Amino acid sequence: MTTYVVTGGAGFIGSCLVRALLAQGDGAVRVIDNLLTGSEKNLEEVRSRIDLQRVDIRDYDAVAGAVRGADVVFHLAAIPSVPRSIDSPALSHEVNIDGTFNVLRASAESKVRRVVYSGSSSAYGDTEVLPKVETMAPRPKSPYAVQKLTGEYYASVFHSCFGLETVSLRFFNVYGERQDPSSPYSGVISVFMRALIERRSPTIFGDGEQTRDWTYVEDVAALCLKAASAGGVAGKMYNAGNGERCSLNRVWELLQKIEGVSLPAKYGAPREGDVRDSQADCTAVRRDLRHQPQYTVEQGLRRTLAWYRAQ
Ligand code: UD2
Repeated sequence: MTTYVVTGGAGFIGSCLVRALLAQGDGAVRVIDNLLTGSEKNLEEVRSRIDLQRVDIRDYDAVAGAVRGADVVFHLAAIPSVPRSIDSPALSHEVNIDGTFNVLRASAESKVRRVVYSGSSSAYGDTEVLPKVETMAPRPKSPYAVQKLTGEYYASVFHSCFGLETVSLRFFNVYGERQDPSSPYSGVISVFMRALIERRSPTIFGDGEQTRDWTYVEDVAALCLKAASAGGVAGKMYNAGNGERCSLNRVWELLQKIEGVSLPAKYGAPREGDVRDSQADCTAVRRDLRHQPQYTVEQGLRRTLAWYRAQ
């Protein structure tokens, strides 16, 4: 039987991946999480079917114990957020770079078959050309972007130098059920969802014409599963996006239309470290991982909104 480890498995994306693994039904699922930004509540109805270990990835010995015997490790534990990495660069560095090194080192020593690493589209920074292709030179604009890019480099080198199979996926603005809207660093879609339900106007940083490739969390989880087993992809990095881009203003418009309300947004100063436009080229991921996202932005937003309403 295959043993899967999901670091950050009590988080927003991790808990969706845990459910996808359980639905696939071919192995045991172990979650390691320090419950800093994740929460046991995210795993509520599946709690009895997983082994949840409270481990901080900054603690090498604890990580080494937790990945022992694993076949596949999905490394999703991280301190996300561009602004958080500007406010607390040391904390995000320790978790995102040192923690990632610990996960890779422990996986190599335990002879894990494959590690799937969650990178970030922020690594591209502002490129002259859209969509963004994996072959473009990275131009990180924030500590967070540097940290997630460093993880990709480490993943690749653990493959070439230590024979560990690694696959990096550059996540593009993932949104969906269980994204936590309650922190000042929350992803904007979760903030929009809460504002919409509470009938408040959200604050948009800048003119709102910045674009993102909004990617529904279930599509990302499905891609992670493919990356765990596909052949010929070890040591490589792929975009994990939807392939389209849509402005913040447009997303807020769409949400008001779906909900049948009019709540004009407020506008604030642009955010430091923000990338202007983001869109994934999905050619390589389609070719090598046979991945095709299943949800348009409107479909994903409708599903997500239904979940927030039910909370
Ligand atoms: C970056 C990465 C994304 C992922 C994420 C993790 C890019 C293009 N994307 O997302 O792939 O790694 O980091 O954190 O780098 N905003 C508002 N009002 C708010 C909150 C945010 O207007 O209340 C704006 C924000 O200034 C930005 C956009 O919304 O222009 C998206 O912000 P975000 O924090 O949701 O995600 P982002 O793009 O930094």
